[in-house]
Amino acid sequence: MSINLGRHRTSCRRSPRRSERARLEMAPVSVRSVLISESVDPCCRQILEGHGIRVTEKANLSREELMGEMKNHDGLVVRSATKVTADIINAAGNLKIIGRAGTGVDNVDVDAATKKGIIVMNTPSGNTISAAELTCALLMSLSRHVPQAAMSMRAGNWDRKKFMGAELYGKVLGIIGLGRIGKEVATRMQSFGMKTIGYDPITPPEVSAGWGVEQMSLEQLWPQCDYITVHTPLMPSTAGLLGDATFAKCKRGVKVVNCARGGIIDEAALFRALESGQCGGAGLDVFVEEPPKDRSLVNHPNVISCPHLGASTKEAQARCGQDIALQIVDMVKGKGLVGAVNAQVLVSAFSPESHQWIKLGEAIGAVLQSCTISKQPFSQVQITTRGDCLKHSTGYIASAVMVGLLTSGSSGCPNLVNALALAKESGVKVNQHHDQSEGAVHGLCDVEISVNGSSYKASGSVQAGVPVLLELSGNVFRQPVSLSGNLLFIRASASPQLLPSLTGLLAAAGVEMESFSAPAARAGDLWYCVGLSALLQDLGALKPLVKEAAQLAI
Ligand code: 9EZ
Repeated sequence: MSINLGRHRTSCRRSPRRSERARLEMAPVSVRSVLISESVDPCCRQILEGHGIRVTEKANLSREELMGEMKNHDGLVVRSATKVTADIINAAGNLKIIGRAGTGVDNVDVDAATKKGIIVMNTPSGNTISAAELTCALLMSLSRHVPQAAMSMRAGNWDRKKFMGAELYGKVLGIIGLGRIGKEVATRMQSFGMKTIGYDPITPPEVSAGWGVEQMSLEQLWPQCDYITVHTPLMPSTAGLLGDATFAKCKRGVKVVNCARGGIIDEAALFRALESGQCGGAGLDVFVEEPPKDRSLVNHPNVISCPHLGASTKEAQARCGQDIALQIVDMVKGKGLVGAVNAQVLVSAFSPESHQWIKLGEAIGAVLQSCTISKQPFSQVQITTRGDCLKHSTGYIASAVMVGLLTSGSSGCPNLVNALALAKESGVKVNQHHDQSEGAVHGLCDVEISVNGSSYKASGSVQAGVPVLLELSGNVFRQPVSLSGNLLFIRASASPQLLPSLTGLLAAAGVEMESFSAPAARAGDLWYCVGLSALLQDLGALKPLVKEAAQLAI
């Protein structure tokens, strides 16, 4: 016999009532106060304030000051100077969003933020034109030695032989990475008469052909290029993409540009290629270490370099400041989630159809959590969705189930951003699966948890927009049970006395029975669900009647 003695969920002061959280889900995040911790375009502040968000601007804070300040805000907006490390993230009390006004989130510890359930956002498109234009400027400078000629003039010389160049017209430009920036570089350099070829593992060749870039394998690309520019993220498959082996496959004298991320071109290999003449020149805006301590590339006569100026234009800064503010406002208003890097689950959660399924997942998780409270920790969770309408929903439903299962437990404050990470951290194995075999028309969600050697299973669905429980541990309810209000689950042996006895016990406790759901089976130990006007103070009163009891408010 196991009884969940009074540790009902509404007594948890750390998290709001489930019903309150359900409302927040419509606007998944509430942000009232934002700290901007460095110089971001003033339009960012204006837009946020225009939507009723309080804004504090404090640049040049020390780490200690920033940690102290973090307690007072639900949002943090940074550019590149603020290093948002785990200690800063963990010092935050209510932080819900970290927004970077710029492309990438290199200065944010995304894993630490994810574990705390904090959304991390960037503005992936605000820098596009500026980065593309700087790339073009470096390509042109490489062809005509403009920076070197300018330095020579400044030194009092008039050297016309030394700076003989070559036209870009008719030359081949290899563009590696055909995202937004690669595309803008291509169309601009085509206007100089360059032939643009490229490679990208994601952009389809028909799409890039539409803007004049012929795609091919890297093996085919290397030997054709007079110029190569890289526009990929930095990741294991792109680190050192241009290195000793690939320079060897290029035309002698190839010129290269990196305005993307330091390290895509191997710096030591580039230096060797410059020295041997295999590389005829390099334009570098980014470095592995910034600023680079090793100045051998920067000082090389065939290198022209900039101190990471790709996004350093008035327009890019204004666009990024505006984008991050608008993205935060859209998120708060529940209009959409753009630019988030760690909240794939939430992105799908923004479609209106998904709200009820998220509520269902959370409710099923909460029911199973209540029923197993005295037996936890659970070791394994199997989430199965059925029905074509849920074909692409398993991920966010699984996260919602884990939110329900983990809330009020020991593992932080679970939400859709961190639920799977928290489960992993506490050693819970989560399996998710969409079962297409039955081709069911209606969506169904089954959750089975293993706890202390026994298994509990709950199945639910959404009917007429309401989350309902259909089955609990093999007991199919005669009518779907609406998963809302105060619910009492009891396991008891089937008996005509059960209902009158229960009614009496509840009456004695001053609680009204609002509904009584019995399973279809009529013999043995069965699970019943009882709707209550209020949660019971003491489940112990049910002891004579039931084998297990659990209650929760949804
Ligand atoms: C990877 C890539 C390019 C590349 C480009 C982009 C995500 N991604 N990956 C390997 N946009 C060349 C080699």
